Amino acid sequence: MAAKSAQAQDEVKIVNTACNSHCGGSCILRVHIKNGTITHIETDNGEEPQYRACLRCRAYRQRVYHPERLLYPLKRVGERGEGKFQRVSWDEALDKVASEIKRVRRSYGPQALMLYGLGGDVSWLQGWRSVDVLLCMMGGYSPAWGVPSFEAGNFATMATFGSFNTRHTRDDLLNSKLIIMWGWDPANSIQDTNTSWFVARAREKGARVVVVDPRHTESAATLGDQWVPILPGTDAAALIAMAYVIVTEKLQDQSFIDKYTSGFGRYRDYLLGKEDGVAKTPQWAEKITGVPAQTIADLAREYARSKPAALIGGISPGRTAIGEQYHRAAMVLPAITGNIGIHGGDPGGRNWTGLLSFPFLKLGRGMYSGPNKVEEALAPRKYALVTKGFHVAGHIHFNKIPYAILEGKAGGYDADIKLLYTINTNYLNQHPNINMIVKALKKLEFFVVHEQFMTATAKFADVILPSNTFLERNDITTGEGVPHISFMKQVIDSVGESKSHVEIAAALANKLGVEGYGENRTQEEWCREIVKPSIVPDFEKFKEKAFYRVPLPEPYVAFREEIKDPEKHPFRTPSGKIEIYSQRLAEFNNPRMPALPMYLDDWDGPQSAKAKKYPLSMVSSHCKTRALSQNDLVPWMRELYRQSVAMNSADAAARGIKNGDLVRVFNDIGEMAIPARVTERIMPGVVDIPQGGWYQPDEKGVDRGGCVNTVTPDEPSPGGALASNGVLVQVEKWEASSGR
Ligand SMILES: Nc1nc2c(c(=O)[nH]1)N[C@H]1C(S)=C(S)[C@@H](COP(=O)(O)OP(=O)(O)OC[C@H]3O[C@@H](n4cnc5c(=O)[nH]c(N)nc54)[C@H](O)[C@@H]3O)O[C@H]1N2
Ligand SMILES: Nc1nc2c(c(=O)[nH]1)N[C@H]1C(S)=C(S)[C@@H](COP(=O)(O)OP(=O)(O)OC[C@H]3O[C@@H](n4cnc5c(=O)[nH]c(N)nc54)[C@H](O)[C@@H]3O)O[C@H]1N2
Ligand SMILES: [Mo]
Repeated sequence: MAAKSAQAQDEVKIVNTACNSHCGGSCILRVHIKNGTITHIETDNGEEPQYRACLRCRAYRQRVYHPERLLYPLKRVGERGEGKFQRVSWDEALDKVASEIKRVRRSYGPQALMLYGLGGDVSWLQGWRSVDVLLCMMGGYSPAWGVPSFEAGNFATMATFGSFNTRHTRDDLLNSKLIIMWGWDPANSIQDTNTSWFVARAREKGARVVVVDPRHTESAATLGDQWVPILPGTDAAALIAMAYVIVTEKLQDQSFIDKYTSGFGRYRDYLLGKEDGVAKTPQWAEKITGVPAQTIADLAREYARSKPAALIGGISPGRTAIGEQYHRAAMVLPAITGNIGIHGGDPGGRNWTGLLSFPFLKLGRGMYSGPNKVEEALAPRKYALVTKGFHVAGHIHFNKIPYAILEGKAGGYDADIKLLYTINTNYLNQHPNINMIVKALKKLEFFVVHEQFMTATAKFADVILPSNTFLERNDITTGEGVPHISFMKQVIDSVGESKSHVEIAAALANKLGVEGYGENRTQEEWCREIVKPSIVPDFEKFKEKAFYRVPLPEPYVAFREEIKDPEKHPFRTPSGKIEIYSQRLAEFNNPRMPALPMYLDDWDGPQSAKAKKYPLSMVSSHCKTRALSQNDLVPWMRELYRQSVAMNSADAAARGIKNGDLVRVFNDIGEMAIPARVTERIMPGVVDIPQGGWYQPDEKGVDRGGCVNTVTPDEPSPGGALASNGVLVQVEKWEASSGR
């Protein structure tokens, strides 16, 4: 093993591996090791386009050896949430977890167990499924449904195309004449490792780049020709008005529409206001979005005339109260201009996946659970466009986990949750309405957490099982900008007594008396199994290089077959076409899930009555120095960015706030004290608190850590999106706060 031989030789060895720390990047690392210790991390120095790691990867050594890394199993000794723990042996910790699982199952049935996990690392083997496999072998548990990242995108993409595979490889951007980066900032929030590099090359080739975002982003600054500021959550209105301009000025590709889409006539009626009497003109949209009518009209004309054009619909505007309408409206524009199935176009579908959106990146299933009997016993979820596949099945929305714990069946949920098991998620920190989550976690009978650090979530655990990092175990990941499959190869031994998720689950299986977990394969054997059905030709070579670049004769284009030969390859929708009018949504007969993409004004948006009290619309962008809430403790990252609320100088001046002042950000949901960053790089009326700051309540319960989820609402969009953008708040100087 690499780690052992490095130890023996007392010399610096460079070992190749790959990272995919929940940003979805999947970068090549060249890890320098001396005496079994990482001394330095470099990255790809091979052929172009390189797969260069970002700042977080290069600083990962500081995470692995961080003095606050959890090295031993811990057992709670104080009150729940107080953060007082005692070191215990693995034996004692696992005995406790196993006996609680057994007790809860016996007393309440398997549905009283909930397992919840997210990215952690975006990888194939060491995910939360390691414990899902185990619990399914024991009769199942209650899963939560929905993905915080892009549930609106899932919903809209399934309704429109009947498939999630709407992506082109990034090299295809070089074929575009116009690139619209709609709520999309790959120069900051990673969307495949070298996406920005490709946008830059496309621009050098002559593509014009327009950025539609309330913030003057890194992408707007470095890649954009034009910045169009827009009020959060209102994007659907701007996109609908663009369709209005294209249709009323007859700029659409009618033969494409006739051949491949369904529902155009009804949409035209909606645009013209035939039923509701409101024409969806740029003037109509200006009032909603804050974008000048002229800008909307010009962008619509430019888009329709610049074929091929790539409208890249970021997932962030989808994390809003009516997020799926934004995605649906975005997908209409390529559908009516014929920018689908061609080089340089883009279907406008949800744009971030992390793993496997391309058919040629096929991998084996790996350690797979088989059916979850608790879930199988329930009728399909209402309004589900997809219940299986990429989705976790489930009947309790992830935002509603606290309510399932607090109210359970009496509150209409499918189970009374008594035991929560979390893996690869900083659940409390990263989910909306933290105050409610705190209440719920206190009510649980048992809470077990796999963690590397003492997060806000871990503080509430009864038992913390210390997980190791990806550098201490084997795993497989994929990357999609330049498609590749990577071996996340172990480079050092586990630090302290930490273990991989698969090792933890296997040990727990032992305690529970479950036989056959993991089929007695080693982790490397599992990696081999996972890679076997893929196009990687030689596992040994792959293991050494840790990277296999998928050879493609040309850039991959989504829906190529559907467009080339629609008879043989219909879209996987009920009509077999791109559904501007969705048959399945029509059947739902729910006005909040209209069959046509519509701007709904029934949410607490910038025009609502609530905006009088809370006049600022907040977004919570993803942060360059963190992957979600990860890496927040890493010293080099702390030097680069200080958690703060960004606000426009006009909004700051109106409140007597200067750069660096401590301010109070609040609404009916919660409040926090956080420094202000006064800037021109965000539009007036909008503030940004990058998500992932660590929740740190003071003695009065006011968050001092800049955790944005103290003020985010836990009502999902109708399609199930986390509505963490476009949240109404007020900001005032801290001194001015009443009673403080
Ligand atoms: N460095 C880094 N990279 C990451 C992550 C990370 O934490 N750090 N997280 C990864 C994960 S898990 C995910 S899901 C993705 C997230 O990827 P995204 O959702 O694309 O990332 P965000 O930074 O939230 O949003 C992108 C841009 O959308 C803008 N925006 C927010 N709301 C709206 C809106 O209503 N309308 C419009 N037009 N724009 C809006 C924001 O100002 C921001 O500039 O990123 C991944 N990449
Ligand atoms: N307000 C607001 N809230 C958001 C968002 C937003 O934009 N705004 N974004 C949402 C999105 S898109 C997402 S995906 C979620 C993410 O929410 P989470 O997935 O909960 O966020 P992470 O910080 O990645 O949490 C992973 C946790 O797992 C721990 N961990 C334990 N074992 C391992 C391991 O083996 N490997 C790794 N890498 N970590 C391990 C890490 O230390 C970390 O604490 O947050 C959502 N929350
Ligand atoms: Mo995400």
